[in-house]
Amino acid sequence: MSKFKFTVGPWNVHAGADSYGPETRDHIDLETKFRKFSEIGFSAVQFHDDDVVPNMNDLTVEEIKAAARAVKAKLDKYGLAAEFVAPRLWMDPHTADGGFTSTSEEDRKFAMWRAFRSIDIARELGCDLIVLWLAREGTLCAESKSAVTATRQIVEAINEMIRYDDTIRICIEPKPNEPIDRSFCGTIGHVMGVSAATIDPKRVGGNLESAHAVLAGLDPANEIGFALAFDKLFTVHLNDQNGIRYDQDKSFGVENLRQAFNQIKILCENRYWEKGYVGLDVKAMRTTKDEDSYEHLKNSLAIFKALEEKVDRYDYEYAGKLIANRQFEQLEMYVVNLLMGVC
Ligand code: 3MF
Ligand code: MG
Repeated sequence: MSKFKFTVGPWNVHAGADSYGPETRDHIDLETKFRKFSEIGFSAVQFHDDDVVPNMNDLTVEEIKAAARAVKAKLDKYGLAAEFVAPRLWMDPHTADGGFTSTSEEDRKFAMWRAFRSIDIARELGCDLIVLWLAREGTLCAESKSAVTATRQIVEAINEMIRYDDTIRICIEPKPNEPIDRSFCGTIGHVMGVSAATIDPKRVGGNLESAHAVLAGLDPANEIGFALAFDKLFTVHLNDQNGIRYDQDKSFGVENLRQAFNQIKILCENRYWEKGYVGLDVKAMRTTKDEDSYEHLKNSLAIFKALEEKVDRYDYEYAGKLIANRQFEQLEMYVVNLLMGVC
């Protein structure tokens, strides 16, 4: 039995298309995904605004809210909560150059409209968290935007969301690059800076994704720790990543078991289960067959739970003695033996 509650997005069961090739699996409808998520052991679902209301650009505010209520009823049917809503500011023609930092004023207004509608949708789904994955808030051409102006635009966009709703919380999911070349908000350190500059810092936190930290050349557990130190870890996107290459969203722990162990260790040491969900932002490999569409989710959960047991067995007294004696070779071997099942 895990102490944590797990969450997942509909995009984590996808049809397999990548930048270089078409889909390899059939699409699965939202309700079927909900049923499977609940069966596998998830407690909540994460959403993009248009996962909830696909044609939202063509609808009035009231129509958007009504459509969100219909999705809430489906969630209720399977005993699932909604964890967050994220405005999808990277797919629409209006967001070709980003949202809040777009060089077009009309497009910046569109981004705010989607942010406000995401808050409306979140409220209908019964949740108080908005995630901002700032996908295109950066540059392809380095000289096309000013980092000073863009950073202030991000802060002001968040301030507007805070003013729009008295209790909504905003959570930035930092990523250093992809799909843009250079991001304005690439790490949890950037997120803490932006949070501090807003009109209500306690309502602005971070969503640390393991793969994004690896892409930034940083250690995911330390990034988690940095946010926890400021009480600003609002959620996590655990997954894995083979080095600094394209964003892979691999199953949690399949590339670097020790790094995965340390992420759970720091979450446990800080009783994160009392604060937030564990999101698994993992994707099936393109080669996966239809009948195995949920294996990566089951595997990630199984690996998380197995590593949580290792954390529960971690001998802090023994480790403390080794640390006091500066016996770090022995400490390292102890951890690796624990992971290998040798002790
Ligand atoms: C990209 C991501 C995204 C975000 C999601 C929520 C598709 O690298 O991690 O997953 O997590 O869009 O905003
Ligand atoms: Mg993510």
